[in-house]
Amino acid sequence: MKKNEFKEKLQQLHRSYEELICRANRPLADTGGLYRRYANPVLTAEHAPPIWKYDFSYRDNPFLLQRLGVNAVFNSGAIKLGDRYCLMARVEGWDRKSFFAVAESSSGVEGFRFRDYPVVIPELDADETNLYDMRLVRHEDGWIYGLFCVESKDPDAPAGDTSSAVAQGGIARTKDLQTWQRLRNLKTPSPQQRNHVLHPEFVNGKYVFYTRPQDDFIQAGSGGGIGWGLAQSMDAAEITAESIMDERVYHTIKEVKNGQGPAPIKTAKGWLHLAHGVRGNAAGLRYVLYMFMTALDEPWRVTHRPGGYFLAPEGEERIGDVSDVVFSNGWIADPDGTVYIYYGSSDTRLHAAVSTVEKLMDYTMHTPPDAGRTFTCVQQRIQLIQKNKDVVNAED
Ligand code: M1P
Repeated sequence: MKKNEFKEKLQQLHRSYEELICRANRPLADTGGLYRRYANPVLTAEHAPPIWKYDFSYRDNPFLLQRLGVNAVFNSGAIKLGDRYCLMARVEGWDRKSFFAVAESSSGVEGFRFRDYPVVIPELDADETNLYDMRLVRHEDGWIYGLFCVESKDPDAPAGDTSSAVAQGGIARTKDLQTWQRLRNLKTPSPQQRNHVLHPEFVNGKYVFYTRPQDDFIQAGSGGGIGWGLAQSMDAAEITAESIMDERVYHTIKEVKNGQGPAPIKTAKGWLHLAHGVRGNAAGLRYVLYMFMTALDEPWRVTHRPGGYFLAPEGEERIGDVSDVVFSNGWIADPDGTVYIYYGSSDTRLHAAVSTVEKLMDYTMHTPPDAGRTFTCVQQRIQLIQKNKDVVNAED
């Protein structure tokens, strides 16, 4: 390629990138009045800046090729800093390794732009191979915590097994999302830990963790469910008694596994939780989002458990590196009650859906629970139909 051509191609790259970042987003039709999806994902692999991927030197890269490609940008922590909506995205390189990077926007649904550099999380040891799915929690102790999965090769895997892995609960803290202090991994009675989340407030002077005990990297095995436990400190966070607060249940959306999403949102009636539930089918695993509410004073005690899913993959969301998956580890509740729900689809891209605290409370507190089996589900639906007939007759 001639130097002129090279320069023109590089300028075009920058122009296309700016067009993408500045592209307006528009809300789609209301989903049953509960939330609004948006037409475009808020982050994709293309949102990774050209400076992260190309070598801009004509001498070293005369064909202007990508040297460090980005495969996907998805599951993202979320927090508001001042008036900026900040996402801590999971960015996955062509080499399959994930890392974290902060993208900011002033609107929450469009214009997300990555900071110049990805985030450096200090390493505890060189066996840590892959870090991902960070929850961002502003705790009342004054720190912003990042809770993330730390994946390493299973040291006990038999020779020749190059896939078995161990997941541990990573913790780091910051004041600005830029400089991170790494803390010891969360210690629990479970051999594997992922989807651990910190509750934003102390309870009786202790830190409260939501956990997801597992005895295998992929399968919940004899464990699973959303657990909880108390820790004295964050410097060496340890849970000695881990209990299940939201278990896996046969023939539900969370039959195979489940996990807490972001830290819960406080409301006047209780804590609103968003979680993911996984079930198996002939095509593999299907990940959907669901909600529940817990008591204000005992955030591990579930008070409301709407049946079924809250958000399931739709359209292009269904297709990607790991298809039929929606996963959320970030949401932001604004002071006016607007809630921005960020969810990854099929381990490929990140979307926003917008709702309000009021609607989410209504949904969580008044949607009937899973009735358990066909017979009782039919009874539940007949009750609703009958009630509606009565209402219609009374209003005629
Ligand atoms: O591939 C789907 C999801 O699988 C894992 O979720 P879980 O912890 O419930 O098994 C995570 O790797 C998640 O990032 C991913 O989206």
